[in-house]
Amino acid sequence: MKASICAGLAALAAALTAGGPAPTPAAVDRAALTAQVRDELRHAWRGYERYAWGHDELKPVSRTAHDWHRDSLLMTPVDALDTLLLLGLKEEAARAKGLILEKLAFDRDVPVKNFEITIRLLGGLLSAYQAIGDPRLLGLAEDLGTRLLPAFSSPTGMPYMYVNLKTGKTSGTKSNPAEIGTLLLEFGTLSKLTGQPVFYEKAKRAVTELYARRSPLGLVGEEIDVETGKWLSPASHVGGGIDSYYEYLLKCARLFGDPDCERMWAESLKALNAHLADETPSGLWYGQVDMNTGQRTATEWGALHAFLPGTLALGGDLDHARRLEDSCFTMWNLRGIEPELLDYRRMQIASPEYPLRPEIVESAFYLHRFTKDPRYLEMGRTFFESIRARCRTDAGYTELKSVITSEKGDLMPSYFLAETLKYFYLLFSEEPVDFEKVVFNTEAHPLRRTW
Ligand code: DMJ
Repeated sequence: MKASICAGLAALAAALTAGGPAPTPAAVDRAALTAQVRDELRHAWRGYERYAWGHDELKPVSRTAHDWHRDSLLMTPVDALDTLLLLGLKEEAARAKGLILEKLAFDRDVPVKNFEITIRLLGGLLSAYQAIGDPRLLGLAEDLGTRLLPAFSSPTGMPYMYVNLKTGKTSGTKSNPAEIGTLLLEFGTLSKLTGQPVFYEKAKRAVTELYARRSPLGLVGEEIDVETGKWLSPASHVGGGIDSYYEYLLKCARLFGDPDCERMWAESLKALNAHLADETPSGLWYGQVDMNTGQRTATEWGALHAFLPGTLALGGDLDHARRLEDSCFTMWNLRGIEPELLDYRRMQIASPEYPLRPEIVESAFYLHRFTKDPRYLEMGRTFFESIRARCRTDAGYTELKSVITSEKGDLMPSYFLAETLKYFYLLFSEEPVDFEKVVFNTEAHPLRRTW
């Protein structure tokens, strides 16, 4: 047996049995944790206000700012606004809204990533509009959605990766299921709220064209050419590049009652369970296979994959959801915080960074809502305390370059405020969420079925 495999098995054994039988955890004080999450949101937002005001994101170690493009598109304020509102930080929310209304403009000569701008900005503006009712927010969303529409002008209808907000020029023929299939909640909601069907139609065609190109096994690959419709990579998994494609099939069915989405979700789920699910001594995982042969090509799972227990729970499969979240928790406990990627067969970390990702918390939230099992509150407390201990700085929160060495990076991604802190709050608080009427987009922006 190779030395690396021995080391991996030893790490697995340590993770599974560390310190003998686990002590009974102290009861989770939900009110105290909810208050702490609010304090940490205030801390993170204050860092943004002090050192990155008007920019996209905060670099909390150097106390400077990061912009994605030549001009800032206010990623953090737009992404954070509905979280500030939900957690009752009224003055901070008013300042975020004021900045957005004063400065946010999309008449910019910059190529943007259609997917990222849609989930963060379009989703954030729509959700803030639904929360506050200020028509100027819907006006911004409509302007943005209209400027993104040229992205769908490929011969297949699957969007190019980039579109210039001013000129409409597109680029990026190589795309992936996540970037093609994670648009319908936002574009569809824009259609419902403005009465213009074009947004729904374009985003729906994109996902339908992608689904039509699934393999005979019912799986999608990792990379596709949006002009020719040919697959460029047959790697099929539920991690980055594919993840939220599956999430949106289910959520589109729930938000819009769209029977095509319902059918695509049900068929896709069967294929995932038949070919990706991997029962191992360390638990249930969903690994990587070749989309055409079903042959296993990698045994990797990571922080992005960890959305799946939540989506399975929302779809009603609590058995797989529970067991998968247990596997995620094993991954977290290997180093006391989750790595970006883990080889789950060898229990070896394949990518050691932790960029403040929310997915594992999101899944704990859904599982707790559907099972009421206090285990998920305990998990959430572990996640929250680890992040606070290892990622907090005087000026906000930062990503980790390595969960092994705890070396810090220098970025507070906008999704930390949009998602990570929001899901902690939703997990610990008793905030009512009507899952029949509210669907969270993949950036955790709640979209309400008001139509
Ligand atoms: C977020 O922008 C979204 O959740 C997206 O679907 C995946 N990546 C980040 C968070 O990890």
